[in-house]
Amino acid sequence: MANSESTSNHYDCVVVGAGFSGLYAVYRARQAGMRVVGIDVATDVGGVWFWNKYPGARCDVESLEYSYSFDEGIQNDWVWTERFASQPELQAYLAFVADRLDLRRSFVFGRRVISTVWNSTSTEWTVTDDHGQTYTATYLIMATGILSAPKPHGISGLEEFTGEILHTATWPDREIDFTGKRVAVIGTGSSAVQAIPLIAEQAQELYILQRTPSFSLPAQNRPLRPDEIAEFAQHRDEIRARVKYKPGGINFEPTGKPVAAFTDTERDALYESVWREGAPFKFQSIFADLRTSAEANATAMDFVARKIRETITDPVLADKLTPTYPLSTRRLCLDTNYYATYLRPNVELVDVKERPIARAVPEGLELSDGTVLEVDVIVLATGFDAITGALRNIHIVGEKGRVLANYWADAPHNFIGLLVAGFPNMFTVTGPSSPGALSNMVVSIEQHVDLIMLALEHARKNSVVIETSESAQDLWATHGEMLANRTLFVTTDSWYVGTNVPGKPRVFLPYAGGVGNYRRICEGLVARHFAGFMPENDISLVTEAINDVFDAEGKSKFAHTALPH
Ligand code: FAD
Ligand code: N01
Repeated sequence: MANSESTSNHYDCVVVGAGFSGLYAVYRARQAGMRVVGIDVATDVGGVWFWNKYPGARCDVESLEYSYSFDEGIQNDWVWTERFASQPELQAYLAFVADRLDLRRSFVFGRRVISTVWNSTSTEWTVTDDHGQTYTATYLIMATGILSAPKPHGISGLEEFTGEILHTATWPDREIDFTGKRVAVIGTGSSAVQAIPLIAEQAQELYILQRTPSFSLPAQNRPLRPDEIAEFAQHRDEIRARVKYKPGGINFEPTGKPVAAFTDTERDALYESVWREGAPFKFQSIFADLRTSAEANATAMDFVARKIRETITDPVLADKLTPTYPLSTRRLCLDTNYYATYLRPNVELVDVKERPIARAVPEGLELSDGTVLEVDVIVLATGFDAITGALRNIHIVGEKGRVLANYWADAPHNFIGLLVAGFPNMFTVTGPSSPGALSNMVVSIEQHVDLIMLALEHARKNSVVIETSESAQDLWATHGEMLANRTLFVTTDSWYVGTNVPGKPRVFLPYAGGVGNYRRICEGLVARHFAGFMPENDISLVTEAINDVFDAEGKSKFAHTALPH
């Protein structure tokens, strides 16, 4: 075993995952004096930045902010080179953190956790990996990621294809040269939008198989200047403190006003300024009602449609590339030369809504009209079974034999994205109904792990088991639904609502109340003796904590922060 600390396989805490969440959880558990082991199927740290090595992969939250805030030394000594760091730089950053904090000695790599079973007599979890190794622990932290389980592609006959098949989320750790190759990219979400321009530069022919177009903003990525880095360092503590209470965990002051408060010229000037800046989070939240009013949203949709037409002068192609769903109800993409790539002679958009992929054949992909696209490489950029997929893939058995995958068959019942009734002492970092997916994830991850550690301290000091109740879950679900139903998110098919995976229940998976409001509610729960964290808790205290932050109509009592940026 890689974990040099282990003399037996009993731990205070098992952490599954070695991305941003798992690394921080292992660090904090160790700091709290626990015997902890982390397990990841990857062969090293990094999480999504270990797996997503496709060309062009980079973050869409600025590097300076998409980074840990908990350690002064790490912040001082790591220097970002680009506005939006690339995958190699992000992976190197997480390796740097692991080295600095000597975290690897607490991890076992290359092992997939296949089951975790709660024993109510010994009050401990037994975790089993795919090598048959077992680990027992009092506490279980699932840091398995919201975008770590590639979804089934659903393309029949792929095993018949004689060329190479690549998936953006399991990209090989070697140079892939597309020179002289005929390539098909399936999908036009964030991953494809980043990969397509670079693949197009090499490929002899590139077919882009689009079912649903994406809204994409130019990243305006560039090297960071030393003065920008110094400026951030100077105000860092203040910025880090401020973003904790921002809706999306981003350092940005929106107008706070509805679109209608501006003239058309003023409105477009504001869109133009964030478009030029390359700032997707700002673009989708600059006006207060972009995510709640279809009419307001239409102004943003129209602005981007005009931008697409500036590049794509062929009206038929421009139409195909222009989404018809409200902007940002699917993840807004960030690109470098995405739309311009369609002007290249070696690139062809194939509308697979019009002519769906019928099957893969040995020489390529056959469409519903019988056309065969003959290719050497198929790139699956088909996305993830998001938020619940990685958890449901593990056989998690709680009290009285309750199986998580079954318990979540109709909806992912849980409390504040962190706790599930019937699964004592188990925590899900950025689980369903957490604001994580709509935020700067690192801000959310640090908050979740800090809260878990507070709960563990409380549990250990008072010899109590942490376990939420179904009534706390129901309250949280009702509150979450009320907020979500005020937004346009629920009107669009996407991974946010689970519809990208056939058979998955349609439920809005993230929490729409924003990072700051969520944090305030969590603080209220902690102040009320961890209300909702123990089954015998007085449930009215959970209501109180929510009511401190939101009024009866679901409006935040804290300025214009009801919905995420
Ligand atoms: P992950 O990084 O997904 O790590 C989870 C780990 O758990 C993985 O290493 C996985 O191998 C492991 N694991 C899962 N199941 C098992 C199992 N059964 N056994 C063992 N190991 C297991 N968010 C942003 O805020 N800004 C961005 O710019 C951004 N860019 C992104 C770009 C891409 C390409 C993707 C896919 C996601 C992006 N995200 C972004 C979201 C991203 O999920 C988070 O930012 C963050 O990296 C999540 O960290 P995590 O540790 O929670 O999960
Ligand atoms: O996945 P997606 P992704 N036949 O689900 C299509 C984060 N991320 O990997 O929508 C044909 O967005 C599917 O079409 P449709 C970010 O949070 C961030 O790109 O189902 N097409 C869609 O076009 C993002 O949201 C960055 O009609 C099929 C595409 O595949 C999340 O990860 C970069 C198909 C999947 O798009 C997921 O992004 C990368 C089929 N059978 C990722 N199946 C940053 O920039 C699926 N599709 C930070």
